[in-house]
Amino acid sequence: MKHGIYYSYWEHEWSAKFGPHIEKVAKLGFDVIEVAAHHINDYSDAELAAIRQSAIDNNIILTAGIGPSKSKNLASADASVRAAGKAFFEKTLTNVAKLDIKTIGGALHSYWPVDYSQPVDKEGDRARGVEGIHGISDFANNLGINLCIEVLNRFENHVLNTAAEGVAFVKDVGKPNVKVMLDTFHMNIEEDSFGDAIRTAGPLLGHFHTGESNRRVPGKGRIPWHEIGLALREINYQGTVVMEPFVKTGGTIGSDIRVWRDLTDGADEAKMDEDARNSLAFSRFVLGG
Ligand SMILES: [Mn+2]
Repeated sequence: MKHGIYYSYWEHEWSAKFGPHIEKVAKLGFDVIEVAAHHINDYSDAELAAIRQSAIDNNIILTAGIGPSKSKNLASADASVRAAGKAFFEKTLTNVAKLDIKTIGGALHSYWPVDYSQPVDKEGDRARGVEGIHGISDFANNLGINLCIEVLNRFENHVLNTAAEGVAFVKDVGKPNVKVMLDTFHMNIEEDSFGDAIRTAGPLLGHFHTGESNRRVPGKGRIPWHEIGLALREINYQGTVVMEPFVKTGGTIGSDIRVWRDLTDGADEAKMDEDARNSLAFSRFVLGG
């Protein structure tokens, strides 16, 4: 099991450059940094090569996260949007591969955050999502990339809210590089049992996000980490565990994530680093790896 952190912990904008965070994350003791793929097509090949070299130099594995915008939704009812989504993913995956990234996770099958001012067509969005993911899966596989379909809570997406729904979706896609992704923040809202959800995903679990119910770093709240660790051991999970804390107000991240109060008690960067380091030690102990 490899442990990581999403670099947006230290940022206010999704478009913030992730390269400068690699060395810091390595110094904090992490194995993995998760980066945002939304804007990776804006990076030059030279920038991507420098980032890849920095990851090698710091012995850090990169994973990618993405919540596609509405205009790139692979499950849109509008065929031209679906086509734009496919083109976007092919370009994005090509650039993601330049960083030796083997795992991309998020609402790949849909878009984020969902616009609930419009009528919801769960059945149609799901069917088009299966087709859309199926349609990019071989392209990703040829680049050595696993597509990890993140199960989100009801307030952020309607297509997949539980591990059981995620497993059924991934089985319908039926490709070996398409996996289920779970996140304790979302599970806390939707699942009856953390352990049962993880066991339901079983061998199809491809990526795992952690965070407390208020998105603080693991260890500061009331998520049942011991139960989660037992379940991960039970399914012999060997993949990546990436903490995804969002604790500061401000910027597009603060607004999109609905962070309306400082969840760090006024921590400066040094204290935030210390919180991440302590949470990593906690996560390695209780979850394994
Ligand atoms: Mn997540």
